[in-house]
Amino acid sequence: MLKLAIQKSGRLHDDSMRLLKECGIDISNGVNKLKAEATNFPLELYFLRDDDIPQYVEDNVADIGFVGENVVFEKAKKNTIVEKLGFGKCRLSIAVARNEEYTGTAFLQGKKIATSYPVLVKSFLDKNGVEAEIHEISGSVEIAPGIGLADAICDLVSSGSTLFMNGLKEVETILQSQAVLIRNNELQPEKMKLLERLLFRIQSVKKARN
Ligand code: PRT
Ligand code: ZN
Repeated sequence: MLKLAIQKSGRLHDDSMRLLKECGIDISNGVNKLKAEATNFPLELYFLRDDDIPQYVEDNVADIGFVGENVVFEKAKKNTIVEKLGFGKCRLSIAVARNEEYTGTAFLQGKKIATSYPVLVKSFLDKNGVEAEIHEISGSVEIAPGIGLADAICDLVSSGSTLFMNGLKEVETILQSQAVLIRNNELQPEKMKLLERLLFRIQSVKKARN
């Protein structure tokens, strides 16, 4: 049986369940539990926090997972990205107060940046030869400049309305992201076969959507 980890609740949950349904896979029981089984495909579902999915897949607790690329790259676990899933699209961007005159990455030199993505922010700063102080916070990142905690933030953006409502403007995009299917790096041959069957269905659904 192939073990698939998906988000228990949150932005990726419904689209993940919908994709499985469109693949013709019926899931037996509700999502209040940690696990569920497909009735017509050798698939077992694990419902987890999205942040934990790369680690569970690396540790072989789950064989595969549906999770945002932003999480995959931030966690940098031993996973293989197999397929883009076409939902959960967003970008990871740096934003500053709207009234700031932003002239380029040099603006960030010596500044404080609040984010839940310290690894990705550090790598962006390094690539641009900028040294800044990274403040890792786990939520409500967009309020940090307003309360004097940071000069800039780096957070996920989709419509841009959260930034707008907090008086911020987007100045750099450091990653374009969407949900992807990841797999454990060393799946056994039987599991690889099951994954190929599932992947064939996912690719058919994606084609039909376009
Ligand atoms: O409980 P759990 O840890 O599983 O969930 P979570 O709260 O960490 O994640 P969740 O459900 O918020 O997001 C899951 C995934 O959805 C993310 O990792 C992204 O891959 C994807 N995604 C897509 C987004 C967004 N779009 C998004 N807009 N994740 C978060 N946001 C937030 C963003 O952080 C900001 O607060 O939405 C706000 C901005 O949205 P706009 O439309 O105002 O720009
Ligand atoms: Zn999370």
